[in-house]
Amino acid sequence: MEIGETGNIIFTFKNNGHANSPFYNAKLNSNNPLITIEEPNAEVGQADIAEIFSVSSDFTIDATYEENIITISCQLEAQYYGILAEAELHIGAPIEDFETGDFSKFEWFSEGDAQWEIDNSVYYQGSYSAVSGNIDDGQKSVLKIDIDILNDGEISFYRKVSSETGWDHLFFYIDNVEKNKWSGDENWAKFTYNIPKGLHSLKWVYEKDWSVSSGSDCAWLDDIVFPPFGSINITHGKEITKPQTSISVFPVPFTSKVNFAFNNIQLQNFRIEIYDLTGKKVFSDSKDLINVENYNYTWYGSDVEAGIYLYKIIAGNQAFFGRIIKAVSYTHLTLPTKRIV
Ligand SMILES: [Ca+2]
Ligand SMILES: [Ca+2]
Repeated sequence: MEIGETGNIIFTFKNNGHANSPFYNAKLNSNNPLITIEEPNAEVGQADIAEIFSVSSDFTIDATYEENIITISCQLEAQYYGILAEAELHIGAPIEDFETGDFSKFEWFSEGDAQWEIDNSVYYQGSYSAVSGNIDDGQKSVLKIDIDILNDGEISFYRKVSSETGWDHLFFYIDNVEKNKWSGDENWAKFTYNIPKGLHSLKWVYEKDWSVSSGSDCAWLDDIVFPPFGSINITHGKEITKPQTSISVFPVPFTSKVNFAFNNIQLQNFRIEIYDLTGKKVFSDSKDLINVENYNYTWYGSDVEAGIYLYKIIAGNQAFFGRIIKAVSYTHLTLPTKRIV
């Protein structure tokens, strides 16, 4: 979808708990006033065990909107807990030109024997490109992204290769199907491929055979233009499940600090975000964990006001959502005892 257009967003939830849930209210929210949610409030009613239900609304993007990202959140309110789901939609023609100087603009992954890197000496446009990692014979360097494409569209990118002709290649795959490969000395050129709506995995692989290296022995990418897409961790038309309780949060309510304790699960790449009820992020933190078991995280929510907050914890491919309550804390005053003179 494009600026000025009307879109529709659907959040789908499943009651994954062991009981019928009490009454649900749903609130849809955007981070930007130029995005109008047509039906921001919905009453979902009660959800039975395993029931799947959806919250949806049309939304419009004002013609003056200049960003390429829209965030729409959906907050479910039940009697004892809430769930906050966030959809990040990349609209217009999202471009990865690597001008951030890193891989932070989108959710890039690296696989193989060496990571892709940023190159600030060879590029098609601007000052940066991505270049395959430094690998030996028989090795490969993989750059990968998973995206949820909103409508049938096209992906295009510029590539440059300098390798052993016929043996060391840059491959491009969509959903693990090879779409093209290049080797030898190939200057910057643009390639375009059709890609249908839905979830897809895109992969660029520089791969060497068992001997001989030629040229710069690498491949470069620049100016990747995606079709409009949603990030993979979002809820666009997909099922979100409230995870089972392998997390305990205490005390409830808290006054000075709250503990998130994980039992019998392994965590990695821990990220926590805390929101107030208007959807505003009041805290975030992350820890580089590598398969840590029985992890305990403490949040000192001393600078936030008393009230209800929603937490979102992402750790590897696990997600935890829930509600915490900060109670009013009282300062006990000691009255002076009367002194007898
Ligand atoms: Ca560039
Ligand atoms: Ca070779």
